[in-house]
Formats: sequence, C-alpha cells, structure tokens
Amino acid sequence: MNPESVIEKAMKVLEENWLDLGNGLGFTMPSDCLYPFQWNWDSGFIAYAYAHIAPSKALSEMRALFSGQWDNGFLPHMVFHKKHANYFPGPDVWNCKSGSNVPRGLHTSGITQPPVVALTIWHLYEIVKETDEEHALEILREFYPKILHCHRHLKATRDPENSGLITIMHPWESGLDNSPRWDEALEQVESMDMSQFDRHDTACVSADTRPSDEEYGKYLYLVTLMRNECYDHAAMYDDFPFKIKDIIFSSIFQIANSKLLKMATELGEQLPEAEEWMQQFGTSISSRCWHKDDQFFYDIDLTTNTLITKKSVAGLSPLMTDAITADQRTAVMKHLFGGEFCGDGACPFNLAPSTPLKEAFFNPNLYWRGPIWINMNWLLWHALRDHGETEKAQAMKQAMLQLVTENGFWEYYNPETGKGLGATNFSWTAALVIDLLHEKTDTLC
Ligand code: 2M8
Repeated sequence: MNPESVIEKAMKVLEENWLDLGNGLGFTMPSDCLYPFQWNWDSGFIAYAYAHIAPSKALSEMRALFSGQWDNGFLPHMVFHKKHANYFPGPDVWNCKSGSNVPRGLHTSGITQPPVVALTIWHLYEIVKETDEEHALEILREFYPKILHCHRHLKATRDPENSGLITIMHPWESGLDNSPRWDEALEQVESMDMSQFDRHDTACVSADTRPSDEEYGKYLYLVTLMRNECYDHAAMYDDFPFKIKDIIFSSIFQIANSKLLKMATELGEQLPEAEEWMQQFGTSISSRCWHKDDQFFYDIDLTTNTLITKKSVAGLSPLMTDAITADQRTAVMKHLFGGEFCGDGACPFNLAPSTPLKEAFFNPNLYWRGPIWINMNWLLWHALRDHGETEKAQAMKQAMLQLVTENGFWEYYNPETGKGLGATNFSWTAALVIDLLHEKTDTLC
C-alpha cells in the first residue's frame, strides 16, 4: 500500500468514527461498537493527527473533551456526550448525584487518564502558527488555562507527597487497564458480583482478548467506592485500597509539563511551579523507580510502599523524558532492543509488545498483557527520535507502518503473528499512522 492510500484509509476510519455534536463540537469514538463515547487520551492522540489534516476538527475534538472538565480542573477519562449507547459501565453507573464539580447537563466518568492533551495542543499550535500566528495564539489562550487547571488538580490530588510522580487510583486511569503490573495490588481489592451486570464489551470482541469478569468486578468495586464519595479523590486518598505511582502516567505528565512551560513562555507568563514539578520527577524517577539489579524502571505501590517488579512496556516510558541518566538510557535501550521486547529478530515486527515475551504473564492475545499497541510504540518512536536515535526510530516507524498496512487498523496486534485483535477500525491506530506519515520536525518529548 502506498503512503497516500494508507492515509486515505486511516482518514476513512476517523470519519466513520466521528460524531458531530453541533455548536462546533464533535468527537471521535475510539470504536463504534466497543467504545461509543469520548475518551480522554484517545482524543489527545486522535486530535494530534487532525492537527495535520483538519486543524478545525482537532479544535472541536479538544473542545468537546474539555466541555467535560470539572470545576475543580479534573479532566475525566470519559465524556458521555450522548445518552443511548451500549457501554458498560455507562453514565448511570458513574453518576454521582451531589458532585458539585461535575459539569451541569453532562455525564462524565469520575477517573482520569494520562494527560496527553498538552502534547496535542502544543502540536496544534505549532502547525497553525505556520500559516496564522494570531489564530495559533488564540488556541493557546483558550486551552492553556484549562490544561494548567487540570495539571494543578492532578498535582494537588495525586501527588500530595510532592514526589513528581502521579498516583493512579484505578487501573483504568493508567490506560493500560489489565497490565500485569496491577495484579498483586488488585488482590487486595474487593470485588463486585458481575453476574448482575451485562458487560457488553464481550458482545463486540472475543472475550479471551478482554479482561476477565473477576478483574471487572474489582474495577467496578473501585468505581463504587469513588462514586460513594462523589469522586473527592483528595478526601479518599489516604485510605484508598488501590494507589500506585504509575511511571507511564508520570512520564507523560513530565513531557506534558514541558509543553505547558512552552505555552506559558509564548503567552508571556511565568510558571515556576511546573519547573518544580519537573525537578521533583527528575529526582524520583532515577532513584525511587529505578531497580539497580534489573536495570529497569518500575511503578511504586503506595499501599505497601514497594516497587512493582513486573517488566512491561511502561518501564520503557521514562525514555521519553530528559530526566534519566545516560547509563539508565543505555540500559533501558538494551531491554527494548534485546530479544526481551521483540528486538533482535524475536518477532516478525520489531515493535515493543505490552509485556516481555518470556514472562509467565505474557499472553500474545490478551489486551494489555502481551499484544503490540500502536500508541505505545508511537510514544517510544518519539522517545528515540527526540533523543537522537534516528536509525532505530526510523526502523520502528517502518515496522508500525508495515504492521498496519499488512493487517489493518486494529486496536492491538499479536506480536508473534501480527494478527489484529480487539476492535477493528480503531481510531488512535488510524490517527497515529497519519501522524507517522506526516512526520514533521517538532518534538514530542
Ligand atoms: C480501554 O479502556 C476502557 C476503559 O477505560 C475499556 O476497556 O472499556 C483502554 O485501552 C484505554 O486505554 C482506552 O483509552 C479505552 C478506549 O480506547 O479502552
């Protein structure tokens, strides 16, 4: 397939998943059957691509997402713009009657997701600036205060320790929902009986590529705990049963803060607090999250104060930041390009699977426990490219393009065969391929 026809096909996927809401707002469903609402970091990735092909759509997508921002700055992981669609857990499950922060007239979830939006808005700004500097500045004026509000809220409620690392309070907040990193922590969490609910996801895709009912029971239990407190995350923080300093969420927060600082500079503002957040991250990531013997980065379980020594693609994510030492970078690159994560000819496509191939928990077909995800590899591609690893980055880009052109725009892929899994016509896969083919000189990391 030539690049033009890949872009055309990718655009078709996005068009089919686009929902116009009127009033200049619209959003892209990640997938029409499996995910029929708006998701936070999906929209960040999708609007990143719209910035190249339809900047006005990128704006609509971001405006729709921020229409769900709460008064306290919280940016939910889902916005339920329409009432009737099949998804579990839907608006009725999340609904908290008395939450004063929830935007009026709109249902949202009560958890968040990695803050990709600052990366998207900065990218959009850079593209629009090339032809219309004033409009580009307007975009920053519109979104900078909202993103700052969101980052301040994250910092205040999810890092009261001032470690520079963000605490997730639900596996879904990581975006890597059933990652084996959460297994032990979830053992300590109670479960809801799922027989009373209809999950719906397994009506769209094969159940053996999705999380188990047992995991769903725990996901739901955590949601119920939060809903009972109207999602007052700060009030629940001390005693909450699931609290993890997530390295990938924190690494994205780090690069997002560097974009926030750039926005501040463009607008003539000072933002010393964001510089401080970035310094805190720098201290913690290379000391607290680093395992000397394994030469790898791990998350921290705050309920036990221990490192979660499970290797996964998340442990590669600090490569995106400038905060790690040269030795750490070299060591992590060895993990990425040795046989452990598909490198060295271990898989048909030299891309990082969500977990190393030889771990006991590796399952090539099961969601975040083995398959290759394009968003993870896109982030790693940027990490390499933005840190001078041009050849390796180029090879990764080619591998992503080959995987997708040979197999289609799937949600995830079996690393051993390349077979597409989960939802077909998946929006962020299509979007990030568009970005790969519009490679520009601006940096993500
Ligand atoms: C998946 O998560 C949702 C819950 O948020 C689900 O399984 O229903 C994850 O892959 C997540 O990262 C993604 O944002 C979402 C929509 O694509 O689907």
